[in-house]
Amino acid sequence: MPRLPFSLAALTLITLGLSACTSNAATPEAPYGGTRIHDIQGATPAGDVASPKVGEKVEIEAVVVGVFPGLSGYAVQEADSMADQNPNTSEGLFVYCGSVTTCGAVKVGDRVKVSGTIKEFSKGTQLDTVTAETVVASGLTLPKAVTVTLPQDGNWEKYEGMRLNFPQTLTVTDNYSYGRYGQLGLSAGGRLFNPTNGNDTSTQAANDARKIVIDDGVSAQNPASLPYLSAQQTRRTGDTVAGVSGVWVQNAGGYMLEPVATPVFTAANPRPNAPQAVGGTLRVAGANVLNYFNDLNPDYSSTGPRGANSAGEFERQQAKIVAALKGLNADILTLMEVENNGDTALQALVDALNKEMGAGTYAAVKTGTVGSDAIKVAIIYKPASVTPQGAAQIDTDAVYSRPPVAQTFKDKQGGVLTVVANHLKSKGSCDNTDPDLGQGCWNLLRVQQAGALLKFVTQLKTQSGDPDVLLMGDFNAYGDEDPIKAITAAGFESLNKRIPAAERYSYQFSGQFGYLDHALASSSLGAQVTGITEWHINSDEPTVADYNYEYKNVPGCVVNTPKGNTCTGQDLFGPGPFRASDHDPVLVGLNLTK
Ligand SMILES: [Ca+2]
Ligand SMILES: [Ca+2]
Ligand SMILES: [Ca+2]
Repeated sequence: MPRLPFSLAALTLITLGLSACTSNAATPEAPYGGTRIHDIQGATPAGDVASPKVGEKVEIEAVVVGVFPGLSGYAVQEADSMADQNPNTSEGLFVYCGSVTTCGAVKVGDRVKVSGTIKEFSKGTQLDTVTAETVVASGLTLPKAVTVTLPQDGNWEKYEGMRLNFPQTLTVTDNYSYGRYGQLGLSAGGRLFNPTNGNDTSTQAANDARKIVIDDGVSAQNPASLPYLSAQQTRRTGDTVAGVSGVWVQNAGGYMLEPVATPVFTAANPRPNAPQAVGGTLRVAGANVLNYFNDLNPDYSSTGPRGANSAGEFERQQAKIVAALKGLNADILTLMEVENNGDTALQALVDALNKEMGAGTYAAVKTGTVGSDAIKVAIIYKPASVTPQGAAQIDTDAVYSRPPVAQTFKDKQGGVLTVVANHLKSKGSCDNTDPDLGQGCWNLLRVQQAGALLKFVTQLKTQSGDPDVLLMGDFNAYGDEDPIKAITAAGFESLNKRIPAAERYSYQFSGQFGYLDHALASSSLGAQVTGITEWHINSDEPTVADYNYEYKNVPGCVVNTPKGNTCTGQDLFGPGPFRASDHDPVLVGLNLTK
């Protein structure tokens, strides 16, 4: 070796040293110093427990496995050589940088020494108040990810902060919080059905074990740019995602995966532009119009009119509803959640529909105000297809929350049919007289309302002189619940059950699907039914796609009206039928023979 200047010799040694290191990857790394993460997390075989070292100042030395500027921090995990052999201790920890500007200059694969204080935040253990952060080495192979196959036993705490890998293809089953938090619920084995819907034999516990949540790596609410959007500018439930992997974190929303690689979604459940064919010569539909109020509520008062808060919102709401009703193209339409202000709102909707479909296409069955609730059910029809026989009938039994409205029609073939629009008591707001015993609040009341409805039906058959009765509407009861059983036990056929189980739903709640929206046919009518479908324009869509301005970056949104409104979120509104309501409409085809 020729004599070299000192500095160059030193450089050569450094180069040799580096290449020796790189070519001997199997050589054990120098031991990692500091406090071990599994000792910080503690052993937690089952439920959530706080770190035994809360409040202690510690130094850790571990490998960066995820960097999340949107969460103001990063995740580290023990090198495999430093992990204990206890499956009940987590080897991962979140480093929360917050406003500490000397924290967070790290990359995935860095070996870091970090000093700070152990803290619990929303039940997640984190290294907080960081006082020192040193990158010791870079480009390391990451600690192994734990592979989790669903269903899982619910003991997620032992993975808190760690890399997890879910190899299964999962289905989007929950997009309720998508617009607000950038989160999606995913399930193994297809979407989840409410256990009382009758689609399968699942239990609540079995459903829970099949579900995880993925986040977008952003804790701020109403993000300006939503993750995971489809080409149709939505992300529908029923879409699928190939194996997801990332860091398992715990926050106010529970345990969730923060992906470190962009998940690959498939639009397995694209928007259906038209309802499936139902055949027949007469179409009857039921549609919820999401509080269609032509009285506005500009000050967002809780006791004021429901529905749109401004003329701009109303225009968007009406455009969606008209698109949905036009798409149904029913001869008879039963409507739920129309403002109960005489026939004013109902006529406004008919006028809007006729403006789109042609003058005189639809006419309202005028009932005036029905009962005392803020909303009512209503019926509209195509005069060119059917002729009302006699006056509309309203059942005045005091048991109803919203009285049912009935109308008998004769069609062009001379067939006679009585249609009843229904909206039974909702499942929310329990009191202890009729609590939630597995079928929602007010189940006993709904059973009583179903009983009254059966008496009303007897009366209607006598008046019309025809046994054909079709009960439509929102019964606020899933397919296998008591109010529906009471009606089918009296001889009605649940037409919804003709729909294949995988497609039999109209409503999403807590990431589970079911049908609250029914079509129940009297025994004489069943043989005259040619088909039924639930048009999945609403329940599969994220709420953020609806007409509302709140929280969206859209002209017309007013910051802090209502209180806390940010007007930052992405607006997914389009004038088409999608997310016209929270319930899917139901469409029945008939060929009346008498
Ligand atoms: Ca925890
Ligand atoms: Ca988020
Ligand atoms: Ca609004």
